[in-house]
Amino acid sequence: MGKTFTAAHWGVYEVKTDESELRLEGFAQDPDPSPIGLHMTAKDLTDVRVRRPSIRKSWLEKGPGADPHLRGREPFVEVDWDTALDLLAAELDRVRRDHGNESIFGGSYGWASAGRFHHAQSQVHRFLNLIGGYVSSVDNYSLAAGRVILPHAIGSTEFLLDRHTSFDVMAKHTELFVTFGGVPVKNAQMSAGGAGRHRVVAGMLDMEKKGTRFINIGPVSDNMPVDSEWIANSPNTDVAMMLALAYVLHTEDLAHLDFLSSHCVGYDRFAAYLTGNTDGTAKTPEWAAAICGVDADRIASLAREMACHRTMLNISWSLQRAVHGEQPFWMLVTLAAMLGQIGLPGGGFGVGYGALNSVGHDNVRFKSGAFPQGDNPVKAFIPVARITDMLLNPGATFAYNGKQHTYTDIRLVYWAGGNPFHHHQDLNRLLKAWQKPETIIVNEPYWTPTAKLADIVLPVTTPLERNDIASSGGEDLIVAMRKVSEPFAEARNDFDIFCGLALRMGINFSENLDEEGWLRRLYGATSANALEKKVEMPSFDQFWQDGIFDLKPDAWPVVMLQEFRDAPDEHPVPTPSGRIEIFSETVDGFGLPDCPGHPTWFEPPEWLGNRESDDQFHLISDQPVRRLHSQLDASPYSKAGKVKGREPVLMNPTDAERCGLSAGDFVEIHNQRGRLISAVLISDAIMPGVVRLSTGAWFDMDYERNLERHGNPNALTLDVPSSSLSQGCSAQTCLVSVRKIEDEYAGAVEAFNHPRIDR
Ligand SMILES: Nc1nc2c(c(=O)[nH]1)N[C@H]1C(S)=C(S)[C@@H](COP(=O)(O)OP(=O)(O)OC[C@H]3O[C@@H](n4cnc5c(=O)[nH]c(N)nc54)[C@H](O)[C@@H]3O)O[C@H]1N2
Ligand SMILES: Nc1nc2c(c(=O)[nH]1)N[C@H]1C(S)=C(S)[C@@H](COP(=O)(O)OP(=O)(O)OC[C@H]3O[C@@H](n4cnc5c(=O)[nH]c(N)nc54)[C@H](O)[C@@H]3O)O[C@H]1N2
Ligand SMILES: [Mo]
Repeated sequence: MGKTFTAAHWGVYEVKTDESELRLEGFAQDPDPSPIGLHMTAKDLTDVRVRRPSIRKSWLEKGPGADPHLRGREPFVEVDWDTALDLLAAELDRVRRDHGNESIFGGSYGWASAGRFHHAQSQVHRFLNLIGGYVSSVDNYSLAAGRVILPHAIGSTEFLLDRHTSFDVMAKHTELFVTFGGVPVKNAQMSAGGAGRHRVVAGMLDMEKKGTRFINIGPVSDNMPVDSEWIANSPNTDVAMMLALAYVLHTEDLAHLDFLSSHCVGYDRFAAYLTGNTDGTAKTPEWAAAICGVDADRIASLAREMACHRTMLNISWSLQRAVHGEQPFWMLVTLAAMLGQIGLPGGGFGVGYGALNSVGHDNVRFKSGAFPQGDNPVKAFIPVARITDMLLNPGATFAYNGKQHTYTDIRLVYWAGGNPFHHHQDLNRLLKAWQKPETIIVNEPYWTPTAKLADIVLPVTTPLERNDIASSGGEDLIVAMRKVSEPFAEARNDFDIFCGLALRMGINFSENLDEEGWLRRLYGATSANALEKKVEMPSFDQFWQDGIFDLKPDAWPVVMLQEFRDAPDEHPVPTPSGRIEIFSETVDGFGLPDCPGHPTWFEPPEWLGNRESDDQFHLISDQPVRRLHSQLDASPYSKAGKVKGREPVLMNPTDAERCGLSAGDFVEIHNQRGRLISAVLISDAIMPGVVRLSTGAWFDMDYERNLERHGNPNALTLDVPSSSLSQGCSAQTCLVSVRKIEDEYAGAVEAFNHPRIDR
């Protein structure tokens, strides 16, 4: 056997054994390994593992639906696996018999682990499909507004992300790189399914060395790995600023009319809005300045700079995680179309350089073999971020992408591989809705907030405790994740849990294959897909022995939409017209007041433009530097980023001074939806009026005081749809107030405690 590797969404690590202690080292060929993974074997993490199947006391004693308000507050009772699986199989059977499979919610959104076989969502979905189906969820928290609008405008996000212009091409050709929301390389630590070599920082530095100039537009300046000009604009106002840039291009004859007529449809309709012909408001730089806070002259001069240089535009995904989140993405495409450089080397646009390691990498892409989920006989679904609405409003209708759908009446929720009490907005509202189902089941390695709020918790292995294959489809490494330790306590693989349930419910879940059998089958599918792209992979046994398959990409230039530019009739974009749709007849035909037929500026419901006083701030809740969402929050590395044990809030020095705050002070951040405790960090890397609290601190409610103690921003965020088109999450649209508090008031954090357990 060669070296032993393991992989996580945050990268590849070599596993070493020192005197029987496991230790991880970054992959030697990774130029920029993520420190996150070095701590995966830390004792702090073992301390928060679930030891045995655990059942909420009232549920066990009185049956499904008993005292749902006691979820998260009463003890669990540990039981043996047979008891747990017998009870669970009987309950699944009862619910599907009495209420039908439409009463089972199995969307189970979440990132789970990198290995493609022990991928929790694939496992739970396959199981639920085999027992008659489940209500599913569509889209994701990452991209919902963007995912739904882009196919109408230019093509799906997958279509675009697979062909982003590569960093080496930008280094050669891009003169000006203008990004809304930076290139947050903290985020490029990740790729779903396992990041390979981390190359985004090197890519950006190379561009800088070869002379690209960078402009970063947004409320923070610490999200660029290279020197850049910072243009600070208020959160959620980028569309107004982009409209003004477009207005200057239009009125100063800088818009590329040839490209707009040969490769786009609907520019005239949009231009009428731009000039104010349709609504009486010209989208001038002065108009935008009053909204976004950027000097009108700088907006005008920037438009001219963009027009006379080879310009790449970029946008961060978080801009569409907001009310009217469709508009910034659609408007970015429109602005790029007006510049007429789409399909030229180093010009055009990107949707998410920096969002993941894979964006802008030029290695060959092919699909990895996936654990088959089968077909879902239940057609009911929700847009993923509508979970609270669904639980609270059975029978209500909702709009999604031009059609009407109905929420079903959910009796049972099954979650494996996600943490809704991290990821969802307005968690106090979700807490209320969470009382609605009769049974909530969670498969988890750790006592996360969601596990603590469940009725039945089944302990799951971590990647080091099982054999798997990491393969993301867009990265340069495929990794044999060999098992290096025995499962903790009584933890089992999700696969074995579902095999156990299947046995009791009379279905064939495993197809009579064991872990190794499945790994061979998945590997076979991956290598067949690779072969279609002329990549020859070794036999499974060879791969398993080598530990890693390195695609060693020969860099070749990728220029997004070059073929479309060269021959739009032969290589149309996948929209109804085959052209970039600046006006979409389809979207217009839906007749939605909150998403008309072309990019449009809307005032968000909460923003600096409607705050009641200077004591309110726009809250940004971005992705955390030291972990993936809530994963490994208990690790020493994540804890080292906290201040007084809390996720810190970043604020501008002028705001801190006005509020009488010093670095390290405890604060209560609050609004009409909730309150939480954080500790202050001060920096002029954030503009006045805006505060930043990263996501992922394990939600830690003091129910008596109705107070979140750990700094989880979703105690405050807004749970309304981005629009009736996409129904996406609106986390970045949120006003809060901040006040100083004393240490005694802050109290202790209990996020990493075990729940009370009766033995
Ligand atoms: N305010 C605000 N909220 C946000 C965002 C934001 O920007 N602002 N961003 C949103 C985005 S983009 C996303 S993607 C979501 C992410 O939300 P999630 O994907 O739900 O977050 P994770 O913390 O990755 O949760 C994964 C869970 O799976 C568990 N797990 C890992 N491996 C396994 C396994 O093998 N089996 C099982 N059964 N479980 C396993 C982990 O322990 C962890 O609890 O958050 C969203 N929430
Ligand atoms: N380390 C780490 N990396 C991750 C993740 C993680 O949890 N941890 N999560 C992964 C996932 S699931 C996803 S979806 C991607 C998400 O990637 P993104 O959504 O792009 O990430 P964010 O960090 O939320 O936001 C990016 C930047 O946008 C800025 N921003 C916020 N609001 C506005 C605005 O209104 N206007 C402008 N101009 N800028 C704004 C923020 O200040 C931030 O610097 O990251 C992935 N990478
Ligand atoms: Mo995401």
